[in-house]
Amino acid sequence: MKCSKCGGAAIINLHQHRLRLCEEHFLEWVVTMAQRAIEHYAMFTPADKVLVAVSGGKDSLALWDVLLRLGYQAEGMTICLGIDEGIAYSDTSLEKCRTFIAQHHPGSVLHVVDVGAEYGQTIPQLARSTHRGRSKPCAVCGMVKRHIMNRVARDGGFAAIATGHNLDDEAAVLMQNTLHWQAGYLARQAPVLAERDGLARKVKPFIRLYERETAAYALVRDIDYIYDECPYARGATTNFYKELLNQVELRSPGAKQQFYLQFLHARDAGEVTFQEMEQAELQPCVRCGQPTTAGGMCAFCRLWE
Ligand code: Q46
Ligand code: ZN
Ligand code: ZN
Repeated sequence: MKCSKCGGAAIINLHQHRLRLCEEHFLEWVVTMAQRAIEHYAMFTPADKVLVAVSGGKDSLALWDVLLRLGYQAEGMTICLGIDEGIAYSDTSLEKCRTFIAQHHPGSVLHVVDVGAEYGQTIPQLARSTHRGRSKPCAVCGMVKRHIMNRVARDGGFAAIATGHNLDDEAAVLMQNTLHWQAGYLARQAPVLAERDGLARKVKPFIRLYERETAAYALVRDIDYIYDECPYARGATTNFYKELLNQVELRSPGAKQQFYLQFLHARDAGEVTFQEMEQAELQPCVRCGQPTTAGGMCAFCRLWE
C-alpha cells in the first residue's frame, strides 16, 4: 500500500476519503482536518485561550497535542472523579495526562480539580448519597463536570472549552436522537455551542475525524493513553449505536461521515428544520454565581447542601 501523497509506505487507508497515507502525511492530514474544522465553524482564534478537557484517553490527549502543535494557547483541564471500581480509573487518567505533558509538551499547563479533596466526596460517594445516582453515577458526574469546567473556564478567562468528541461519537448521538425524533436535541447538536449568560463556549475540533483515526494518531505520535473506559460507561447506549454504524460503514465506506456531515449541512442550509427547545432564562446562582435556570441555588450547589 502506497501513500497517495509521496508514494512511500502507507500506514493507513482512509477509505471514505480515498486516501492512503504514510506516517508523516497522516499526521499532517489530522492536523489539517482539525485546523479546517476550527476555522470553518469559527471555534476560536490564535488570540484566544482554550481549555481542553482531558481524561487521559486517546481523543482528548490527541486533541491537546494537535492544538499545541498548531500553536494555540491550549491549557489542559482534568477532573479527578475518584472512580476506582474494578480499575483505578481516575488515578490512571491523571497519571496519563501528566506523562503526556512530560513526554510531549513540557511546561504546558494542566488544571487539576480533585472532587473528593475539594468538596469532601468522590463522585461514586456523592451519587450513593443522593437520589439522582442510585443506579449509575453518570447524571451526578456529568453535572459536576460541567459545573467545574465552566468555573475554571470563566475564572481563567478562556474563550472556549474544547472536547475530543470525534465523528463516531457525534454520529452515534445523532442516530439515537433521530431514532427517537428528539427534535430539540437535533436542533442543538453542533460542533460549536455558543457562549451564553456566563456559560462558556463549547467546541469539538475533531468532529470530522473517525475514532480509528484519532486512535491511529495517538499511536503514531506515541501518546501513552488510558485504554479502559470509565467502568460506568460499559454498556452505554452510545456504544451500541457506534457498533451499528460501524457495521454500516463496513458495507458502505463513508456512510458514517455522510450521515453526520450531511445532517449538519442540510440543517445549516435550512433543508431540514427542527423546533428548538425553549431556552429558559439563566440567572446567577445565589451561592456560586454560575448560571442556573432554577432561580436561587444551582443544581451543583443544591447537591452539596
Ligand atoms: S459520566 Fe458516567 Fe462518564 Fe462520569 S461516571 Fe464515568 S461514564 S466519567 S463520560
Ligand atoms: Zn506520504
Ligand atoms: Zn451554585
